[in-house]
Amino acid sequence: MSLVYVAGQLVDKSEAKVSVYDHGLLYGDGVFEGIRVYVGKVFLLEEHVDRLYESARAIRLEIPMSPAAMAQAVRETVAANKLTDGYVRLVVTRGAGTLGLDPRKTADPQVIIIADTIALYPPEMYADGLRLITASTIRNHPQALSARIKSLNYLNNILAKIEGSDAGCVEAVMMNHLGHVAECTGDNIFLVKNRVLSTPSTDSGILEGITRNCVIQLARQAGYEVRETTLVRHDIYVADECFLTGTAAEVIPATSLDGRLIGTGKPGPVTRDLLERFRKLTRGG
Ligand code: PXG
Repeated sequence: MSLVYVAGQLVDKSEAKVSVYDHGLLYGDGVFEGIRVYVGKVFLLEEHVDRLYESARAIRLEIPMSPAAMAQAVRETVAANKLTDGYVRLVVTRGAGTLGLDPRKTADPQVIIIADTIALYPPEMYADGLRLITASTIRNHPQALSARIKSLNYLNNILAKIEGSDAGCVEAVMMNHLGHVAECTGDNIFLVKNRVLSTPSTDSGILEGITRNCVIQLARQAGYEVRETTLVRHDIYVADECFLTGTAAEVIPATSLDGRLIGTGKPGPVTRDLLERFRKLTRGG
């Protein structure tokens, strides 16, 4: 049995419903978060709740509860589902309205919390690395829609993801409107060169990943230099190592781009070190 939080209550997933007039469905008008639960604890919950409220503020959506109440609702949903390891999808829609874009004609934003399991990348990919392609679809222009908003409209990323799938890749690198490396469709990207880490800065038009920020902190604590900077595709081609970070992926090595091997074509020592440190942080030990 799976219990979903909707309209302020925990109900069985077969009963968890929103209106077909909800602007989240009609226009992708809403925001979301994906959060992990490790050994019974919601990982970096406060950071995810903060980003949810920032995304909502950026699209001028007022969430009808406080951040503290939201965090509590997440913890209660996880507990009600007796979830010790899994995934929380937190969604806030604009709510039901009339047919027409105008968000002023909606009422009652919907808060939905799903606590479930998540399909992860297969273990071989963590051991051997995954292959990447460059998507021809660029990341949303920041003056059209900031990539820092985790909105319910993910078509930009979905189109790039399809390009990846067509090429037999589970992830694809997206450039920004200036031709700089931005991120992957659902993961941030890091490079390692001479044991120095670099990752696109938020100016590159990326989602400021919570795993990204966590890994930057972990790496600095471990004594690595980390640069948040501008990267181009050339930097990936000549990097010693490349890895991706994300709530679902955690830390995963990437070993080729567009058919070219990155470094030796095998997961490198810095990536493996950080993957190990991240696993320790999340699972203990
Ligand atoms: N970039 C994009 C575009 C993302 O959507 C990340 C980077 C990594 O951010 P976090 O905060 O997770 O480290 C994301 C995250 C899903 C799903 O169900 C998607 C994400 C995270 C969790 C689940 O597709 N995207």
